[in-house]
Amino acid sequence: MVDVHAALGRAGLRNVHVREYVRYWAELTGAERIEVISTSDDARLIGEALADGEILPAGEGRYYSRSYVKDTARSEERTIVATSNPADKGVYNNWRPAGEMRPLLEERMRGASAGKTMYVVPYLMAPSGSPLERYAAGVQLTDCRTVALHMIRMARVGVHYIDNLADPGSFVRAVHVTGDLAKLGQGTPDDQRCFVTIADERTIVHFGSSYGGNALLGKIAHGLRQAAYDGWASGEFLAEQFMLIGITDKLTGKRYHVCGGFPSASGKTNLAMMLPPDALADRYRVDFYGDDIAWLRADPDDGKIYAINPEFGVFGVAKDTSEVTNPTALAAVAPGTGTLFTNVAYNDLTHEVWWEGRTPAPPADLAGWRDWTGTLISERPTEDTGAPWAHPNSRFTTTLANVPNVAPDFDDPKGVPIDAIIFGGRTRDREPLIRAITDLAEGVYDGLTLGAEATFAAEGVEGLLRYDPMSMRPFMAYPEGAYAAHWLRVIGSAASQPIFAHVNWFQRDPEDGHYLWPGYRDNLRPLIWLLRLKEGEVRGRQTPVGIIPAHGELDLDGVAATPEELRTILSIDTPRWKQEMRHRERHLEQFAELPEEIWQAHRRVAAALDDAD
Ligand code: SPV
Ligand code: MN
Repeated sequence: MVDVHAALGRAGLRNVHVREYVRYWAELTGAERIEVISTSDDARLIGEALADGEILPAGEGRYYSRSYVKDTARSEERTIVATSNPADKGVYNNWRPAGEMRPLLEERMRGASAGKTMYVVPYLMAPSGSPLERYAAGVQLTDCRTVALHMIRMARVGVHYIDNLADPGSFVRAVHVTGDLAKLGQGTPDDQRCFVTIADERTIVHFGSSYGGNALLGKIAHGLRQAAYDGWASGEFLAEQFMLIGITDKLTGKRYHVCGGFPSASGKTNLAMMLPPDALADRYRVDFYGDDIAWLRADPDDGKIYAINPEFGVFGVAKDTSEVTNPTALAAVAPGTGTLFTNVAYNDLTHEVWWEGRTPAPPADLAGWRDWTGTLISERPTEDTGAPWAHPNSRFTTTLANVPNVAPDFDDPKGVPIDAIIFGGRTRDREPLIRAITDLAEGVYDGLTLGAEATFAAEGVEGLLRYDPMSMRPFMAYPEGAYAAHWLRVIGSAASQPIFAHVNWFQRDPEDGHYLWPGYRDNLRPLIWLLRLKEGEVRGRQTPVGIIPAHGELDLDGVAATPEELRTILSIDTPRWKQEMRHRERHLEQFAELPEEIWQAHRRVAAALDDAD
């Protein structure tokens, strides 16, 4: 049995609750060594991982890893929220009794780290000194060094975050055991993977993956699921899958902050890292705070809603990241940034990386290039020649500070006051470029009915969206009715309310399918309109589903769209909306105890659409 006491003592980790927790899981998993990790260990761990061939060099100060081929993404079906209270069961949270889950996980994890090092990663999912700090402390145990390297980039990591807690026993216990990936039956009826957040015990136990949200437990499991549950249980805050940006009007000196949720593959990271379009660059500056998670609370002092990004890094999708779509992301993964790439294509000879969309065509000289599975491109069987070089969910991991337009105050413990909350789906019709919502219940209703087109035609009924409430469908921790009530309570308690808006960059021409709005940097334009609306500088045009920009209100200087295209994206398709309302009704009917305010909002919008005839 490994000497836990000595290992933690050497690291200066004195918190007795942490010691007891580590001892328990070290014994159960059979780990051979214990190593406590701080950010200052990064260079040494990188050196060891390179020496062991676990990661490969990808140019100066950049690294590359491949995951096991069947371990490339989060698994929603295998992810469970467990508690001891059956009333916590919702529609999307995959609730199971804690009393069943803990023994099952312990059984799978028993002896599963034999011969391995257990890395003890003390972390904080918040800037130090945040009013929400007590919900942010955690200790991840992992038997995978690459996971520890990711955690160093994605969270604030160090013994001091956990050794001086006001309540020394109050930290999230986050246990990660990789398991024998080749023997877990991923995707079969006998799938052994199991990713459980025991929310009312603040304990996360994930078995069977070393990838992404399955393994970096500070991120999704703590930062979203556990934090959402804690925010609800305490009544204090919301934890959401939101990006967070700052917009400064250099002419007036005013500074605004916007956060918002987008279902996966709707361009959230590109929006979060956007720069202003050239025509607006003299007047506006956009600052990056976060691309994936925000915690929101009402501040009792000034009555505003404040948001923090609890993360310390970006775990971004590589695919389609280019000079056009996201130049700041490319700068954030440039040589010298310590970036870890996963499952992109890699060149053995030059140590370059590449992914689909990085350049219009793949590198012409195939020498040394391997696809994400490690197969030489030049030797791929002919039936695979069209297969992507990089996995569609391949990633880059880099710290926030590497993003060139990171906000100067990104580390401010207080967070930033929120002026607007936006929701955005990916829909080829019905949703205009932007529609503003000034009523809280209608804003929450809009978030709850957020959806995107089903990705595969076979998945859906024509015109039926895959609803993704607040973009939290995969991360819901507690029942949706209670979730809506908690939103109404937290945001409603602020004296100064943010404005809501629904945005859609993805309307298409029904004839030839081309996008009607250029997107990317130009997405700043509707956001500026929204902030001006809130300031009373423009009035917009009231429609049954919100306020849309009136003619001439949107700054279109330098936008290539035709008047016809603009007319389409700035109008409401009433018949399509009426059909949508019927789908929404069935979607909302699933949720027990949905607050009456939300139903009233639904009925108000439906009645306004009827009156629009
Ligand atoms: C997501 O899937 O929404 C992510 C990536 O942010 S992961 O950390 O894998 O969940
Ligand atoms: Mn995400």
